[in-house]
Amino acid sequence: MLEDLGKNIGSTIRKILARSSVDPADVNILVKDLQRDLLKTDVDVKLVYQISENIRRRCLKDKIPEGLTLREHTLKVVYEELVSLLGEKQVGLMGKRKIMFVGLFGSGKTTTTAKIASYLKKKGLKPAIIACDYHRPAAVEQLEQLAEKLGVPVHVSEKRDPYDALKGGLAKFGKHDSILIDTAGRDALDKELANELKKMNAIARPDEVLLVIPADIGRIAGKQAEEFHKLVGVTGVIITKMDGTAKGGGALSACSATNAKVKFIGVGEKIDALEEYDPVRFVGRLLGMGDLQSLLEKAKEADISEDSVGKIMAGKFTLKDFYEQLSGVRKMGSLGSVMDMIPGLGGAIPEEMLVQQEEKMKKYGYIIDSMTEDEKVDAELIHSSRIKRIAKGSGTSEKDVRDLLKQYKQAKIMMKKFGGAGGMKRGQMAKLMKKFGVKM
Ligand SMILES: Nc1nc2c(ncn2[C@@H]2O[C@H](COP(=O)(O)OP(=O)(O)OP(=O)(O)O)[C@@H](O)[C@H]2O)c(=O)[nH]1
Ligand SMILES: [Mg+2]
Repeated sequence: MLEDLGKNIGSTIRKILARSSVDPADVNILVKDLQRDLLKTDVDVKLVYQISENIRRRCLKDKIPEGLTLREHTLKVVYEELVSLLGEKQVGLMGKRKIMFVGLFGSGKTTTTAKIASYLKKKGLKPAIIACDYHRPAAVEQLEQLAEKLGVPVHVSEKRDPYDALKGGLAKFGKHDSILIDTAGRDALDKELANELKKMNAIARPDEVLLVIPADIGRIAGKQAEEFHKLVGVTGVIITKMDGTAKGGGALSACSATNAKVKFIGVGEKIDALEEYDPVRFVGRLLGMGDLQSLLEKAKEADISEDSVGKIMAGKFTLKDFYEQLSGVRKMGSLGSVMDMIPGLGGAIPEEMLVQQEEKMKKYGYIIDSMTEDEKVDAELIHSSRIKRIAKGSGTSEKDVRDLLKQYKQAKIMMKKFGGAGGMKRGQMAKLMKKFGVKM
């Protein structure tokens, strides 16, 4: 899936992020890595060349905007190039009345039709569905079952004829806000399907034609999208099965071939497993640039305050935060997975720190409890006489206290280096990161 692409590109980008300065040679390396990663995830060769050349040219030849370093500029360019293909903003379906879903067998058309019906209903609209798949025997029943659960009406042709269904449905649903048209698929875009879609397109004259493609479609995505586009004019792309394990570079190819943007993403079989495309979030993830929102959500679940996550990212991070983090780790999964969500931090925390044992955690808890409030906020105040007292007070050894302080200091240095000001102009970097959906 696209996140695989993200993982690869992410590691490339992280390399850039971890450097305090970036020179043109680094940009060339980045572009090469990017090419390799895009090819691996089935993005079409021509498109890979086009994307990477754009990036190279813009990074090296264009004037770097005032106040940005080459590194910041490079990140911005990579983001902008990907977003310009996938979609720069959330577009949704506002004002679109007749919406037709097209795609090959099993791509997720029927499921997505029902998902969109539910999505529109939640927005307070009144959708209706026309069943136009009379090719696959059980298709109508599948749709009826899904729609019944949602309380959305479905029009079915008694004659089991897609054109009859379409005409009847359009007449019947005149009062509905949107009419969703579920079409039949085929193994390939053969003559039969081509004729059927063309004819349906002429009868329905849809405001929106959504191409439904699974994330695992592979290299043929571009070609397939182009064929559909020539036939019925694709206006938007829906990528399904992003929850699966496949590669997803096909999305980039499909968008490039149709000039249509990603509108929704299917992330599961259930009706509510649909996400609106959100460029910052999507590309942020794609790039492995961290997804602050999900980090914060996860943090909340584990009772770790947003404040403490914010502090980590800002490099201001007290002993209390350190303990909160360590003790939260058990609830949150590994600290490593949390760190993966913060740009530049993935993989930065030494293994030994991640694998904290219960006993040690308990000890650390007692030690911190024995400190004064001032010491918890400013560990610099703790000198050797206090270490002795704290060890005594907490029933631990001086070595335990020193170990805790040492680990805390290491963590703090690391946080500073990766998450905070370390060599960056904070204001600008923060602004840039905001674009990636990451607050710094
Ligand atoms: N995991 C996952 N499965 C999905 C998603 N979308 C659809 N599916 C599953 O994919 C299979 C095919 O989905 P359908 O909606 O029937 O596909 P279709 O394009 O209507 O297929 P035809 O009508 O045969 O052309 C079903 O088992 C769905 O549950 C998704 O986002 N994630
Ligand atoms: Mg179907």
